[in-house]
Amino acid sequence: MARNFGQYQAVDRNQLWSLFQRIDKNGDGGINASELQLALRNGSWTEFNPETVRLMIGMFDRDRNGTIDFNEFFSLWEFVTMWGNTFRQYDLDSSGAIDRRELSIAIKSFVSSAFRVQYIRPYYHNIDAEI
Ligand SMILES: [Ca+2]
Ligand SMILES: [Ca+2]
Repeated sequence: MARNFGQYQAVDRNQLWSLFQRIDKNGDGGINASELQLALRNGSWTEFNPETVRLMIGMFDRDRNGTIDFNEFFSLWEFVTMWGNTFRQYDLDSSGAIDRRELSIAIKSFVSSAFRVQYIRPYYHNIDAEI
């Protein structure tokens, strides 16, 4: 089944869809903060600040319904990928975990670079209050 997904053609939509379904534990078609936090914990991050998770939901919840639907998930997925790269820069001993101070530095560094990205800019005022 060959289809052109326009701007998302570089991403394997089927893989992303199965990832989305795995994260959406209760199967309601949206990812809430606790589902996202659980997913991130299952990844390489042993500790992921609940505030950061809520922040991420708020950044990409474009229709403001409190959850990330599949279309919103594309942007979130890009963010998490970028975040992973940032995280590895700060996890200097590659232990898979960084302490609270290092995490704080990493978040600030990440946010300051991420908000140069056009599509995140409208949400900057939400983030600024929490960092
Ligand atoms: Ca859900
Ligand atoms: Ca939403």
